[in-house]
Amino acid sequence: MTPKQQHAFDKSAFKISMVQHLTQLGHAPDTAQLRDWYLALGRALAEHTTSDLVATEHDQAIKQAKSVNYLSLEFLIGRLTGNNLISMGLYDAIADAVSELGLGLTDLLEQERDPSLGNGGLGRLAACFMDSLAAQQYPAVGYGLHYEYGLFRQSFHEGAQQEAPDAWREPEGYPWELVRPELSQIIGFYGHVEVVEEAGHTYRQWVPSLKIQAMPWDLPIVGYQSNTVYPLRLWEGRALTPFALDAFNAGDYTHAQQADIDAGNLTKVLYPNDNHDAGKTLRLMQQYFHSAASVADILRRHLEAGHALAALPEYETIQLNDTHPTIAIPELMRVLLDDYRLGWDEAWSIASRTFAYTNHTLLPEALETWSEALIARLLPRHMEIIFEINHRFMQEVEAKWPDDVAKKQVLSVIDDKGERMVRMANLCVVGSYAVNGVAALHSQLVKRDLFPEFDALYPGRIQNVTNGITPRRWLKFCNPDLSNLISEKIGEQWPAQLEQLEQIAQYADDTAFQKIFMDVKKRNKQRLAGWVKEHLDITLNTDAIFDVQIKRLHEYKRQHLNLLHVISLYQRLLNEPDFDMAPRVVFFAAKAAPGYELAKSIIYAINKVAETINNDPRVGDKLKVVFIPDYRVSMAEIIIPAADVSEQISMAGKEASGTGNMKMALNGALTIGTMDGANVEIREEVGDDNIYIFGLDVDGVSELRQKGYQPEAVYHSQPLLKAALDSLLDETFTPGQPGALRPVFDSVMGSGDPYLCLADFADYVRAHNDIDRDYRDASQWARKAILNTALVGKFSSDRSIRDYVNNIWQLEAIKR
Ligand code: Z2T
Repeated sequence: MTPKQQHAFDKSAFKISMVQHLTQLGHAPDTAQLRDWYLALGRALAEHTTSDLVATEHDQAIKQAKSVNYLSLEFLIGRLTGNNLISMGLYDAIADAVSELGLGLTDLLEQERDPSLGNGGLGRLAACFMDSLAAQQYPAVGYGLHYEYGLFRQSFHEGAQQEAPDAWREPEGYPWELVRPELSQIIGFYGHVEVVEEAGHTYRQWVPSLKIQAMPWDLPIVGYQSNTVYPLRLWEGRALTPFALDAFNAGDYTHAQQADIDAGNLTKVLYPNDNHDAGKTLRLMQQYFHSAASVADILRRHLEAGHALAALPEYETIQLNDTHPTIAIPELMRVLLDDYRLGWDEAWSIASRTFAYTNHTLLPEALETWSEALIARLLPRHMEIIFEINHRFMQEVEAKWPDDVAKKQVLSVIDDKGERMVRMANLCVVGSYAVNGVAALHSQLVKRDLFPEFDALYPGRIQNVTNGITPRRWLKFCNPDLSNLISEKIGEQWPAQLEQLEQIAQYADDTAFQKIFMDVKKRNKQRLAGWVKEHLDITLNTDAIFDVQIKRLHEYKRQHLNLLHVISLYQRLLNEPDFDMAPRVVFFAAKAAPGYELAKSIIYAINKVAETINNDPRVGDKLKVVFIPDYRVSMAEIIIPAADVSEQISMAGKEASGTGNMKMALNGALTIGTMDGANVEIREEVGDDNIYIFGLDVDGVSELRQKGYQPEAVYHSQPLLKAALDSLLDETFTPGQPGALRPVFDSVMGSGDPYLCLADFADYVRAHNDIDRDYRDASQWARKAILNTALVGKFSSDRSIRDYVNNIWQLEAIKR
């Protein structure tokens, strides 16, 4: 244990505490199951984090300092026990303690279900940011929703995705969470707006007809090697009890509009869409519920600390994780205008200096709009406020560009072509003091393509903060062997100072170090191969290139381009007598949104191709294809340390940042990628020789579109590609079912190949050939892998958070 160790650890007391918790759970030490012991461990540890959480909450210095409130509909935190042990500096001590109880710590940690309260990158980013806020002691509260069911669990039936509910807290509850009934709120919906006269002024007052209780559950975000613990506060929707109803106007309940929802259903399930807006009423209700409860809690903290309402922007900033919590802007305005009776200008000055907005995508289908009619029905007062915000904003636009109708049309918060819709991103830009994209290229495109008029109107408002990942979970915890090797060479500070990894670069050409580094990689590959053998009964060659694409299934991410490459390797192995290649295992892991047909077809196709190749005796162990089901944080923790090659192959301009790219590079994988998202910056850091860039860049994509793109012409001119595509139509991969993979064929042929898979195919194959050649030179490959680990320190989420702090939030660390 380091001298920084804050938690004096008493082993025998801890063992007694674990047994006490076990007893309280109704079990005896001699008959308890592993799962019972895991729960006892979690509860025993949570005693400590809870007292640190409460102590942090009552810290006077923090109350007098500025805090960030991170509002997100998703926090994909992953398992907490192992990570919290690392942060508490107790990992080895607890491993020792539980071994004296006859238990293995890693076995216990395996018992924990992942809290999968997010879809993918956006939710995981929120979790990494909370970790980095706590590690650096920047005062913060995370606000999210306490979904009863997280992202669905995925399985395959004859190759097709099946979804099952994810009851992550069942049956005993989650050991790390703390319910805070004293902080609950009541949230209204529907109803009407009344005009009240008082002392010669008229005020407006919303009278909701449905009220739902917001019950907060706190999860502890434990600062690395500190006793700072911030809450991740998750709101659960509950029907009001008759008692509470009495206090909040019971008479209305029977008139409540129950058409869309039963209160108990509000936070039942996370919407499973990544980068797609489905526009469901219940989702808007979740968004408002989350925003209103969070705004109320922020104001409560602010006022209880003794600060003036007008000083809100000096003490609190509210970061909106994409547009999902946008309704918090009109909600704060409503509270300031109608409850505190401030004038419009004062209220707007407070609100517009409090909010900041992060944009995570340019994909048009992901940009949220809500129909004016729906908002007016569900949140009538908010619709009035949105109209007023827009009315005043349009006057500002008129002043800047007189008589320019076109400018007003693109900038307006209201889209009135067709059914009138509220553009949530426009509302965010108008109501925020800062807007940011999530990688340098993405932020440029936000300015150039998405919001050029806003950028002209408000120069400097749109900024960049490149995403990052927490090195505690994504290296120290998930890759202990590499972590120990690094610590032996450069000491133990790197998890908090990731730029220090640069010192590893001096060993890149050291053959002894190369060997140890690649031995670590080999052990991680063996661990993954063991998992695959046990769960999928596929035997893998751990000398093979482990080629990995792990991310949500989306057409723009182009898993089907990867698949076409796999098919072409298979066909060359069968058809070209002179063809030689290093053995390869191509890994996929991805969930498709349940309503996303093409994504499901691509999963099915990958599974069918995998089944054929893996069972073809002519292939031997030269090529295997593994689709790991139910991709989740705990699975990523096994796959990422084992990756040799990281597939980051989205069409240029479409992936805002990517964060898996950072995780795999940090763990010594080489990227094959397009000039998209953060790949561009990874290349800048690691250098051209240590990354495989291919395909059209953003300009190349627009030039090709300009020229007129014809996928059929590419198909006819490239025999390798044509053969791969044709095999999707015959029975090669679906015996007895010709045409079963046609949807994938059609997506690139009939439908015009919207993401230019065929245009990029040849260069993709070229880049993979380069990988094949370089991998065979073990020393060269080791050098490149080491340099990746050494040179990606920039992508620590600690740096991202410092960028937010310095360029946007303007707040100070409070060291406890
Ligand atoms: C999401 O995961 C991302 C963007 C979204 O836009 C929605 C979701 Cl659920 C609304 C991802 C981006 O696709 C990815 O490039 C980025 O790295 C990640 O957010 C975090 O910024």
